[in-house]
Amino acid sequence: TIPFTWEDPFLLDEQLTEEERLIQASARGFAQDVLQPRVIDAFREEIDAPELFPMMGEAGLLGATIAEEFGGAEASYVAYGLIAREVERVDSGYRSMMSVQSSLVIHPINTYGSDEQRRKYLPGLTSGKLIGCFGLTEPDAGSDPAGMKTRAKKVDGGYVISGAKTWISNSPFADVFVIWAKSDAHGGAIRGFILEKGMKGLSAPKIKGKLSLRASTTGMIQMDEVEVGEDALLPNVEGLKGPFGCLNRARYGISWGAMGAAEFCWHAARQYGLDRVQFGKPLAATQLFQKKLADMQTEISLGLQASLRVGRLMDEGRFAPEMISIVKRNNCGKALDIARMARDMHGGNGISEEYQVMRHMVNLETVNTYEGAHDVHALILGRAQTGIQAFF
Ligand code: TGC
Ligand code: FAD
Repeated sequence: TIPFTWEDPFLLDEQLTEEERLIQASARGFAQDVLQPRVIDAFREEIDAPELFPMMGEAGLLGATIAEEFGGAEASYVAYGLIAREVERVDSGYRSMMSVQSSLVIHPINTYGSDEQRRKYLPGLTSGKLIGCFGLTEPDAGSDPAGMKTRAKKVDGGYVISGAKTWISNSPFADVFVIWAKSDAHGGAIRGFILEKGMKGLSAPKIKGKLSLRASTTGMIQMDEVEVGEDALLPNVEGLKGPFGCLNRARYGISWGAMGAAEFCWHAARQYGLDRVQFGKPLAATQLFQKKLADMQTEISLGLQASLRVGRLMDEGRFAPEMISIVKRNNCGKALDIARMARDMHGGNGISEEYQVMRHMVNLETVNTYEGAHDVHALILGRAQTGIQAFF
């Protein structure tokens, strides 16, 4: 036998490559040194933080998996997951900023874009000099993106795009907008377009008053007959598999990120229980408290191990989207349960911003909803094992 490492029960660290460990250490350093000191104020005051993008770029957190030629590190998907885990250990909103840029903007331009589009946008996006957003959700089309109303009408030399997207991370300060629209020139199929800040008819008002993810800026995208050239079209994908190909990556990253937030809550609850004395002994000396810690440790270690497995399969090019639905759904749901439990274990202090568990708890409400709500992933998995779709 070997001694048990309580904070890394299955020795996940040992299963990483040297390069992955280095990326993890540098993401952790950035998250703890740059993000942690600002997050309490940023969340309370709902502060926009576009200046974080070049800092994240400099730290190698943006587009880490893509080619060095475009500013990536050709890192593994496991490394990408580790970045998400370290950033979300501080706050889900900061991880959101990072994962939209990496999986939902850099990935589609890299994978579905032309050489010119790659050269034009990727270096700016990986360095964080350009900020991107991804517009799929609409006021009347959330879980059912096939119901989108945004239209691209063919005109001489390009397209005219009209419609509205809502709940879009980063949109109020974005330079680059990857949006999805039904294109009449392609038989009504969903196509991706790259729009740029300042285009006539394009606006991106901020959604204020969120009670979750307040350190991340969210907005709408309003497109009132926005004229774009032929070069705005992402040429190499058609249909819902375009946006879903991006969502696969982002959902996978979220499965790691949610575990990072859960780890923060677990460690905080453990420490609180060791320090806080009631009825003449530390809370951590009670059976109920220890059972909760054991549940947290179990769910987190299983969740991380599952995400690692999915990441390795992605790196081998042998993944199915349903695998990602399992880890996205389970890790988000379990992280939310863990954060709620940690909030309770902190007693009255648990509602104070200083202890941070309640911020994680309210953030995880969003994380459990976006990128496919918890029940929507259940339906994806139900369909995959019965052959029957139960969405409608
Ligand atoms: P369905 O018939 O299932 O599929 C239509 C076409 O898409 C293909 N496809 C996929 N391709 C790749 N990866 C996947 N995961 C795919 N899922 C489906 C499928 O093969 C088919 O292709 P083809 O060639 O046969 O046409 O489509 P459906 O309309 O029945 O879909 C139902 C459902 C529920 C699965 C889907 O619509 C869904 O996942 N809904 C959830 C929507 C969602 O996740 N929205 C996320 C918006 S972005 C966001 O939240 C960013 S937050 C980020 C942050 O701030 O961190
Ligand atoms: P709905 O689809 O209306 O769902 C409401 C409830 O009904 C959910 O519980 C859902 O599980 C349930 N439900 C839906 N359909 C079924 C069914 N068939 N059977 C049973 N139950 C069902 N989108 C983007 O495109 N880009 C972004 O950058 C982005 N960022 C976001 C940031 C934040 C802070 C938030 C809150 C959202 C963001 N979203 C983004 C949108 C997000 O993806 C959607 O909110 C999500 O997909 C759910 O859609 P909806 O809100 O319309 O809920």
